[in-house]
Amino acid sequence: MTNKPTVVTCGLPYTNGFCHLGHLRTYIPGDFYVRYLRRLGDDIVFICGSDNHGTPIVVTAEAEKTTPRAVSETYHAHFDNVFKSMGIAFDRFGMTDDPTNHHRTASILQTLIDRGYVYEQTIQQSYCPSCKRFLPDRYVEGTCPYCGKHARGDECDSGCGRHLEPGEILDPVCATCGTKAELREQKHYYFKLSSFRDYLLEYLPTLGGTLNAKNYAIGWVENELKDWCITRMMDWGVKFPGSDDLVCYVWVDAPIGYISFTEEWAKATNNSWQKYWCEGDRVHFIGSDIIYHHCVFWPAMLHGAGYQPPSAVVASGMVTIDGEKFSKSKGNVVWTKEDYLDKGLPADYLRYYLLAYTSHTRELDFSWKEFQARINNELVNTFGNFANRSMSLVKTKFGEVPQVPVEAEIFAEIERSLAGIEEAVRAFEFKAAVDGILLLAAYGNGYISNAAPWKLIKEDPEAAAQILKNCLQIVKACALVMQPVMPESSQKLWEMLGYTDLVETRPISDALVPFENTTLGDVKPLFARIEDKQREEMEALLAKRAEDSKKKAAGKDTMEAVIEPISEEIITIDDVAKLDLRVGRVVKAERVPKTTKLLRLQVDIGTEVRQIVSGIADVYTPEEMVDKKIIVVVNLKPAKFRGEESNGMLFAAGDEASLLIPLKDVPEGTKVH
Ligand code: B3M
Ligand code: ZN
Repeated sequence: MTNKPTVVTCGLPYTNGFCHLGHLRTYIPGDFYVRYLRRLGDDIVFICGSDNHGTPIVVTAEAEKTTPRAVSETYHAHFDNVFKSMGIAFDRFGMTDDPTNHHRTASILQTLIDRGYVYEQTIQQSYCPSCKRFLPDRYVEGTCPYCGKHARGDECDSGCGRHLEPGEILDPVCATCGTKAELREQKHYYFKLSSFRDYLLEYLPTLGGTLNAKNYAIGWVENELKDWCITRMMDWGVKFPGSDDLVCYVWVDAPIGYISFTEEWAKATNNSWQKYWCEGDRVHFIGSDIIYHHCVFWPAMLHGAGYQPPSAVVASGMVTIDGEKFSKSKGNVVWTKEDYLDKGLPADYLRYYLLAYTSHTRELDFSWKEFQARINNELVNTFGNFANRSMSLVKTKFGEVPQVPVEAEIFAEIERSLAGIEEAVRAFEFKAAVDGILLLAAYGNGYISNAAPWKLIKEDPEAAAQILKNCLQIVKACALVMQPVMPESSQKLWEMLGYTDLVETRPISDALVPFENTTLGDVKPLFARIEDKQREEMEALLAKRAEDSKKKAAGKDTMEAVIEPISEEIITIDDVAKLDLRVGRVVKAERVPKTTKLLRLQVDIGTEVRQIVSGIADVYTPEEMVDKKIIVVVNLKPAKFRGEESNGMLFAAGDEASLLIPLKDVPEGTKVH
């Protein structure tokens, strides 16, 4: 046991997508770690929450025609529920958009400003002349200046994975409309990260956790350390102190959420959050793609503002599925709720699989075949079989628990196991810890098979009783140490052993307290096999999803080929010249009442404002149309739609009514040749 109060956090999921296996790869080990250490007597608070800010959530809200807050609340509730169903038990699961985090972020920023760690700078920022807006983060796409691969906004997501500063991306285009971005000046605030180089070089070698995190961060700091632009020009986010039009970058207020959620927990439970953040230990569980943010930026910010830096950063390896890269767009994904929990599969099986599969920092390749094999061989055949054989024999052959003391060699074996497991847990070697637990069950299984008490019972019932009592001690120890891996199954096992309290309230060291019950509870098989039929169904679902995504993608590529054949009527250049096409700007747009498809647009065509009625209301909202520059036929005979006069026509392509717009900004009335 360590008496240092420890706050353990897990990376905050963004609220614009559902929980999948990639998330669980980080959260389940985090939960296991907390559960195990608590049972060793450590003082731990387990904190997480959802990350509500940043451009992707605004983009989702725009697409869903709702607010970023509403989007966040929906996905926040989803994560909260799924985590609970998976037995991931945070003490607090907060939201970064809640007031506590707005306040804590403002306070930390103010301290950094007061201490001279923030400066103002005018930078060249991407601007879309067509959408008429600046393009922060995910609003812009282009080429990564470091590796040359395609990059999105603030991160090179298909290449080297680096964080990109505003203005760094090469050949920027607007992610919304595809227009080539211009560079325009904008005033921003920078955090003097470069001035923390010496501090970080001294601090990082002392950082605990997994080596992948520490080594990556040291390499980064040794190479380069650029100052960080910590503001964005948008509405959604935490207002930057003293500025009306800037919010802080999402990676500023997101990790501060760890502190804010601890504050919220402390307030609700009458505890002190400072005990953890100004003293004690801080352990962050994250995915290995966000090491830089947690090991470079975050400690510098904390140090600058007078808080203690992380004590340990534990970075999990990525997940692949059937050997292929995890990809939501390619359908190569396992959703926690839809594909697992809703199919009636027990949370404990997936918890066990994710922990036992491979070492925490390595890549984890998920397959339903391997999942089935692990559950059937290890949980059903080894663990479950041993527990069931031991308890069933006691019940059927003796009725009561034999009243003989457990032999010393059994306690010695348990003691060795406990020491090995604890060492592994504290070293963040979760696979080794779970292997240690399974080895104890395997030891029991081997012991009962060799001693064969079912044979002995007739000739030497006392010897049989001794063996079975020893076995019950091992089953008890297994139930106690397995609880942090499989909380539900362990509780069931605990009750089969005749206990009526909660196993989670028992210290791990109870494994060395002699088995004291005189009668057992109801003994039933602890685990059920995963049958081939079920595995095949899961595989088929995964394959179908990949197939559907492929079809969808192919459909997009071959769109031109499947639409109408080219007209056989040949026209001359004179026919084309008859069309007077102009650039117009929509100045006003409203729905035509009692229709679902029609928009009434007032379009400035340079010389006048025309009313044009167009059947695009199911694709565009009136707000979206205002200020759009479009191409209009201006010499078309006026017509009436639903009683509304339409004096002109606009151009749009396909079922999605993709508007034809001029690529470069040109004045209203410009002729199209
Ligand atoms: N919201 C998710 C990610 O990049 C991001 C984590 C924030 S942790 C402070 O994995
Ligand atoms: Zn790159």
